[in-house]
Amino acid sequence: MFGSLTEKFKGLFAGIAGKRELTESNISDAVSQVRLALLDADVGYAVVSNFVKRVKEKALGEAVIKAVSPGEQFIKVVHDELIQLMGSDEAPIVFTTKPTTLLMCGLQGSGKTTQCAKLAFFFSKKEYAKKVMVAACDLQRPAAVEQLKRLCEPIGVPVFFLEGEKDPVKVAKLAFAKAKDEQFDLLIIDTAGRLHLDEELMEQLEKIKAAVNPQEVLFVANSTTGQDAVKTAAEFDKRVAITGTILTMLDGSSRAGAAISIREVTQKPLKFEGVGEKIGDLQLFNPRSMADRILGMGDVINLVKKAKEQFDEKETKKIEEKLRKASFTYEDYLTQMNMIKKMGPLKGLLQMLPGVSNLPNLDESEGEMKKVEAIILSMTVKERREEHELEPQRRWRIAKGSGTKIDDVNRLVKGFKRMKDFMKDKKQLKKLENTWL
Ligand SMILES: Nc1nc2c(ncn2[C@@H]2O[C@H](COP(=O)(O)OP(=O)(O)OP(=O)(O)O)[C@@H](O)[C@H]2O)c(=O)[nH]1
Ligand SMILES: [Mg+2]
Repeated sequence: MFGSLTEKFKGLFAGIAGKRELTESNISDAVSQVRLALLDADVGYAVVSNFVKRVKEKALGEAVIKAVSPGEQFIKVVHDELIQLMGSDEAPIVFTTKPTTLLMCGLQGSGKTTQCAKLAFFFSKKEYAKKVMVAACDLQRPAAVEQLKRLCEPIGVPVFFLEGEKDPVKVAKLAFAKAKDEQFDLLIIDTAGRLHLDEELMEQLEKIKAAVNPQEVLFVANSTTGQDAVKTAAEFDKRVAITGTILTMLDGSSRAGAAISIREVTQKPLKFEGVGEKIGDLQLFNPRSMADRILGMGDVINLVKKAKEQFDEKETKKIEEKLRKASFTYEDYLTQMNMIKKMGPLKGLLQMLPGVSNLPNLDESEGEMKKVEAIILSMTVKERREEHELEPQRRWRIAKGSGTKIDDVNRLVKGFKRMKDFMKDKKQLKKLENTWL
């Protein structure tokens, strides 16, 4: 749907998915790509600026708490913020009065008349089973009433119209009175389109609104028109206080700008989306589903998975090899611990194993791992690679640096040596493999 924007996000996510950590610099880099992608999709400058500011703040915050999988975290931040930008939740029509009245407005050709029929169909379906009436108040275009009748007849929804009448306010009033009399649940009012924002038609809309006091004033936005639709939405909002937007032509649009920024600019929810010309091509606007589609989420999830698998597989092979050759260093130990951590908190992992859930020292072993990590992190690179013997003076320094006791460091060094001796002993190793396999 948003072909090029989705492609850009996919490329960007592919780049960051394989990163081992989120740093200020790779976050900045990714964020500027997000900015460019959105600007290119015709999202307004102010909306983009706010958006990337929030993404950056959040991503940096996540980096501080040491993300489990950094690339994934970044994608999640963008995804969450995008959902937020489009309003978080669905904004359905609430039926409080009889009739509940919807007044449509928008520029010429944005899809008002078609959406009237689609809405009528949507709410008369079994799920809602509402008694719906549509009022033909576009008296500007000669064929408008006919168009509405043609669309509504096959779905069995009555169209209210007054032959030869010139005043749409009068039609709206009478339609409302009839709908009230005959206990209709829903009255949908089609209005005339305008090429530009036109004073006379705007006043007419205000009068219709005053006459029927609608629960909803729905702005119909042609999403292919990008920023223009956003500006128009703001203008209509100023004059008739819209309560929500219906996005149309989403099937044809290649730029998502309007979809992304209309809510932020008007602060009114996106209520429905029109995804085709057929009567059934209308659905409730769902911010989460829209964010998934914009980001190409299905593909992105697979991408992240693959990047992670590749990374882990390669590392695991390398470590296995090193273990066999007993050339395993403290540095490798750290990598391995990080891989284990990525699988989730140790406690959760161990508890999944049968018979392990009542193990008394779960918290302790997690604490131990943290200690070991701190010790290795306090070593110099050469020490981690065992290029320096860890003589007592170095051990004291490491203990101090890691906030542990000298005994802890000694224990690790001793245990590490023992493990390596064990690995060198082919007979022992064979025995171990046989026990486990
Ligand atoms: N592809 C696509 N076409 C749509 C959609 N909604 C409406 N259309 C088409 O867009 C054209 C204009 O739709 P109308 O409903 O007549 O637009 P309008 O706002 O009532 O136009 P005026 O009454 O002239 O102001 C029609 O040919 C519709 O079939 C949509 O979601 N997708
Ligand atoms: Mg129309």
